[in-house]
Amino acid sequence: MRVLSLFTVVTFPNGGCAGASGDNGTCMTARECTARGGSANGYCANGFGLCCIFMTSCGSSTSENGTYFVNSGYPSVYDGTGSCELTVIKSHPDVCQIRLDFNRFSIAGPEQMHNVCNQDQFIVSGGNPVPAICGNNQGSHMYIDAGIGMTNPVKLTFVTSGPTFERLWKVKVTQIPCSTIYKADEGCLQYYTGVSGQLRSFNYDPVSGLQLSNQDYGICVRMERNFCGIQYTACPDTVNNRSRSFTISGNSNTPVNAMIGSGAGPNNCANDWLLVPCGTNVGRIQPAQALCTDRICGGTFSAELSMQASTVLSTVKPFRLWFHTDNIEAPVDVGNRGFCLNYVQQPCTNNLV
Ligand SMILES: [Ca+2]
Repeated sequence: MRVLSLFTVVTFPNGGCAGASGDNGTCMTARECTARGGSANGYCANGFGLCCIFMTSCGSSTSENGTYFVNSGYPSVYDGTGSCELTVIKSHPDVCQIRLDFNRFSIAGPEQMHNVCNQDQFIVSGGNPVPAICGNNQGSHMYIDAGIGMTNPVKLTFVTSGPTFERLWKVKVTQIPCSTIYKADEGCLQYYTGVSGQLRSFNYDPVSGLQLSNQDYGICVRMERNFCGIQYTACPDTVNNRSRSFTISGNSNTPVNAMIGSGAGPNNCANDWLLVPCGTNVGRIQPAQALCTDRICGGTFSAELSMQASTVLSTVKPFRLWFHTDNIEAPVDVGNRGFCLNYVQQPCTNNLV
């Protein structure tokens, strides 16, 4: 007869798990969770492990993958001034990117003359240059290049200043090893996967969002297998009579046509622009040598000077956009919201190469 030991040791991998609260954590023993500074939140590994959640706030450092960086007093709002910093140390030398998911992100927006984040700011330092952002960015993400090997830590800082404001943030910090297939391409502050999706500039909101100044970054869409092109269309704007879902330059309190190109003329995009590599309007009958444009700005989304919005196609690979704004808005540029675009990748069979 077999006798089962009372002291059978059950081992399980420290994989990801979903905690009872809805947050994600790492499966481990109660003892290990406590020792690493986490808090147990439900069971995992068929009840043998506990889902250990790492949540931390101002002045701390973390090397735990999947840490949540929250405001002081979270889940209550924080209405105070100061600097709240998290130091992110690599959990392993093979980590080379940090993904930030803004599960909650509401801090004071930019000033309303030039749309500069000069009260509240979210700043990333220690990695590649990342533009400072502010306002409402819930649902957005960023990828930070953390370099190869045990480099200096990346620091995430919320600076809060100015008048009273009910601030709330919860940033999920995911460490990405270089060798994984879910790593973002180089030079992409934002990286989207999937055949279709939606891209928004930071602090975009059709009602009251303001395009942020001093932005300069790449937005990448992973080329899915057997797709050779990508189409972009301004998102439906369900709150304004005239769509504000692509308002980058001009006074968007009045109708503004699409502007294109990099010249210095009134219908060019010298200061603020979204760069769509060799974009052309869909449905346009092309001459033998198809004309295409790169920079697009103004208050209408089109690859041609037009008051009529259009879907824009780009077949330049890899699929990538660049967004640039300077530090000036008024008096020429007023009330611009930035952009929200829906994208759909186009199959190679649609005569695309
Ligand atoms: Ca500007």
